[in-house]
Amino acid sequence: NDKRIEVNLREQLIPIKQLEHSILFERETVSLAKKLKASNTGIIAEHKRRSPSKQVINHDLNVFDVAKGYEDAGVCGMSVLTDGKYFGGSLDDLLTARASCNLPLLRKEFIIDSYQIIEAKAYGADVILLIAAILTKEEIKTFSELAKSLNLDVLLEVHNEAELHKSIMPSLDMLGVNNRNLKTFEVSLETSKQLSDLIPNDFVKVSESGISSIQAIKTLQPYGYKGFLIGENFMKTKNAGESAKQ
Ligand code: IGP
Repeated sequence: NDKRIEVNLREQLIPIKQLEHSILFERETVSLAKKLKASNTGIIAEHKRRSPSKQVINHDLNVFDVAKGYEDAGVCGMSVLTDGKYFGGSLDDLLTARASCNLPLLRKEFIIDSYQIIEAKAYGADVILLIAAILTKEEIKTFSELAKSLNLDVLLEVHNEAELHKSIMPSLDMLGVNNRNLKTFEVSLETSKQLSDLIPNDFVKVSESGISSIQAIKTLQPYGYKGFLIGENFMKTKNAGESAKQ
């Protein structure tokens, strides 16, 4: 399977048994879903150096300061891109964020193999992202159940109704609607508005991408959204943490 080969070539892999015996693997995870439910603003602030749609966002901010800054700003959680190829991130970034703050951390990655979930926990993540567009229903079930068995929260990302219908299952905690169309890179908050009614209330609803203001959050809250994933708007400034202050 091609997808798997790409993962295996990425770096020298640490055997699963070793990951399972790492110090962070023993750490008690923090639930992002719970924090979002209890919050009025629900911000998940992201560390992102570059992206396929924007090229360079910011190469100057170091993850340690950004994580500390986000925590001081009072956000609910932090998302750390670990994909190197498209976003310039790494597992090292995740470890650095873990060393810097106590926020629940989301490993932002294209997860296509169980190994990456075990790895996420060993590198200090509390939450994993599963993207419906690249996974079968069976994979979503297998991966989310594995994550739950490790006490990790699961955020499942969808772009449309078909992906949503395929994905609804009890092993998910949060359902994220990505406002960015992955084919055209166009962003529209209408996507979140349109899909909100179709998400059962037992899941925490998260709106992702293109959120640029408190006003945007206010317009999405009446649709039931409790979480707001924001990257670029914080990262494009000189001080991401300061920008995340409400
Ligand atoms: C953040 P923005 O527009 O605020 O920078 O978006 C986040 O939603 C976006 O980075 C993202 C993403 C993803 C990145 C959402 N889903 C999947 C990589 C893979």
